[in-house]
Amino acid sequence: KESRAMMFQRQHMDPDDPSNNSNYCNQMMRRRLVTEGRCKLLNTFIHEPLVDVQAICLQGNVICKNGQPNCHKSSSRMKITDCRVKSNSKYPDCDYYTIHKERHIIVACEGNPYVPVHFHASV
Ligand code: PAX
Repeated sequence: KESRAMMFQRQHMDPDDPSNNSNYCNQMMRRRLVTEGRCKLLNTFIHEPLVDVQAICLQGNVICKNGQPNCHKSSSRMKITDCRVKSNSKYPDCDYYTIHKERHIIVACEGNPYVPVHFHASV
């Protein structure tokens, strides 16, 4: 069975540089099986080495929106791509905007080793 840590990597990690292809999100959301069952409204891919994203779990501890204490904010800004669903897209034809940003990101971490399991926000 896929662990939460593996699911985070599948849905949120893309260490390659941001693509200048406006179809990036349509391709990646499908290829990484993020659109199984529904068109996920917003999903972020992170273009940084996995070790640098895992290291966020040792960086600034913040309270998550749901009150849990296991959120961490990256000390540096990271290259990300937000995939936001277009309002006219109808499952199973999920159609996404591809939006590149450089932001601090907040992830929730769990387990031993203590690794990212949930993408919380970019700020
Ligand atoms: P998830 O299902 O929210 O979390 P995601 O991050 O890919 O998936 P299961 O076994 O499925 O229950 N977990 C936590 N979740 C929330 N808060 C804390 N503190 C926490 N600690 C552990 C994956 C697993 O992490 C567990 C949680 O129980 C899950 O395990 O975001 C909705 C989705 O949109 C993405 C992030 C979420 O997907 P929302 O609205 O609930 O915050 N998303 C959101 C994104 O990719 N980019 C963005 O900018 C935003 C805002």
